[in-house]
Amino acid sequence: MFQDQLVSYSGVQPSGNLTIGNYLGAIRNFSSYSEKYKCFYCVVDSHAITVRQVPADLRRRTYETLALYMACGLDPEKNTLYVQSHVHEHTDLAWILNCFTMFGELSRMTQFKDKSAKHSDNINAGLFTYPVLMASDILLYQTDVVPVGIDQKQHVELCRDIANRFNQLYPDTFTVPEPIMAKSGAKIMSLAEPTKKMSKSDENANAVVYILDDKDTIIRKFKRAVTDSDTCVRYAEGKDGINNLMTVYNAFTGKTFDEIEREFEGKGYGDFKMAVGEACADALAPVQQRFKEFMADKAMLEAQMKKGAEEASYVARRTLSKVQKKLGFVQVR
Ligand code: AQP
Repeated sequence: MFQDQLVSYSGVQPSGNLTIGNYLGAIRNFSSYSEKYKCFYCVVDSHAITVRQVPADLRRRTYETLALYMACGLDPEKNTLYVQSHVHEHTDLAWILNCFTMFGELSRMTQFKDKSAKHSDNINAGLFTYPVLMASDILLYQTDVVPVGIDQKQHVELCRDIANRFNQLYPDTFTVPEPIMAKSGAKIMSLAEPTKKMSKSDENANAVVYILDDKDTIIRKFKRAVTDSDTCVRYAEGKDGINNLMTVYNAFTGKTFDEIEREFEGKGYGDFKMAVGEACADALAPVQQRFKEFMADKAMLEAQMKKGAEEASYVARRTLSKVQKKLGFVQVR
């Protein structure tokens, strides 16, 4: 709660080109909270360096992620949009919360297990304590709701445990947040391996549809999507590829699975894949157009980053100071 208003908080890592998973599971839903909630949406660049990044790419993607937030309908006058490393309270509070998080809890995080398997040459401490920094992001703003995809639910649950633990020792410090998942599109799977989540850092570009892919590329990728030897478009166990395409189609068109099955009765997978590709490309076209316009004005993006960081710092400072006082840190100001 912030000045009698409920708070929504979320973030996206500029760790790769953003995918339709990031769009459907997270960003597209952010703007729906702007009326009822005080919203903070962050470009979480400090999280991104838990995996090695090329500095020029990280810099470019930080601008791009902010531009995409705006292109997806986030008005910077109604939402606080900012970059994580511009507000040092995130890492200050993360250290404190590290001392309230158990080794065993972090060891159980699925994303840590997945990422350490994928980056076995760089299993750094930041990768391990990533969820603590995420808890800090959320708790600094006294957040009520966290709109995320299913893959991040476990981290928000850990954040709740950390907040409850801290509140038990030092009452009334943090609001305990709830994760909120989109009704459709909360987990979009890889087009090449439909039992695996679609990820922006996937090395196989054909497994992933990026928000900024052009129409031909989008259609080509859906045409190549792995399906099965059946020919009937229906949602069923064992049909992971088709289930995923139906989920994407449902998320872009609002059609239910029953309606989709009826629409493609007697038609093959080819027609269905084409329709999914077209629905996706048509929905993304206006986002891509607005993105281009925002990216052409770097000065405007930098001004927004600055304004967002000032707004976020104001709130973050208050929570950090409250926490420091409760812990017994001496404050001389
Ligand atoms: N496939 C997905 N389906 C639905 N939602 C998804 N999200 C990510 N992938 C999917 C949601 O997007 C938001 C931002 O994600 P993130 O940048 O914080 O990192 P992530 O969850 O690790 O996403 P990626 O794309 O898999 O990134 P990399 O490859 O860098 O690890 C979150 O709300 C997430 O749930």
